[in-house]
Amino acid sequence: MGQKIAVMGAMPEEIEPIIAKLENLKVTEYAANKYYEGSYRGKSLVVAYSKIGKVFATLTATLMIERFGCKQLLFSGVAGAISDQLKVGDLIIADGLCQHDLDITAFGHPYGYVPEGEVCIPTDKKLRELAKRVAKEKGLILKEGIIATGDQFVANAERKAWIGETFNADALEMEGAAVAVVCSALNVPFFILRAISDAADMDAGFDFDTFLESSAKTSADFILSMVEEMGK
Ligand code: 4EZ
Repeated sequence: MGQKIAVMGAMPEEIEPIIAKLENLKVTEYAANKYYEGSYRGKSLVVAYSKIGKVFATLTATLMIERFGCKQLLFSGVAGAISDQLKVGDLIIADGLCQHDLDITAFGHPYGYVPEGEVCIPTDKKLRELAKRVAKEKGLILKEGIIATGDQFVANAERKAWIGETFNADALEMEGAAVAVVCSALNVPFFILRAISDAADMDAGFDFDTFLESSAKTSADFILSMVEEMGK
């Protein structure tokens, strides 16, 4: 059935539509989490939600690769929009990810940078191209841009504008850059997809609650279409 593909989210809502489609489901409890192994359209998947934030995302991404043997990783979830071109339900793929809350500027370094790291970590080009092909086939609009990650739910127009200006970011969330750090260090091709749930402004909390489920489903459905096309 080919090499194992990790499909990761942060919250149950982000991966439930994918788990619902798995055949020969096997659930493994490990490191205070559940890992769902199964197959979809002849591909072997390992699916899990990490819990929210960079630390949990690092743990889960690492285990999916090191313990479960995944050779590629796809992240599915929701995000807050920075770009005013992005509306609730729109899909965006990251071409690069940065950590907006990483700050050793006191030593003259740029925001998001630590020695021996990089401000912006690029995602796998082949997976991005696959996503664009799938979007075209399905007649879906897929935006591409920088996604900024931090351990904050941003619901503040000023903070959002600062992140947009500082990192040239189009959307923000709380896990993507952590996954990027793990996968780039371990040489695992990875892909980050998000559907917009809110605009990271003063209404973000309310909008997030309203649109989490529908936007998470939009993202998950796209990931399933991509999995179907992988290795073809
Ligand atoms: C984090 N995720 C939100 C988790 C919020 C509340 C119980 C995505 C996200 C996000 N992250 C959607 N909108 C966001 C925003 N405005 N700021 C940060 O990945 C859990």
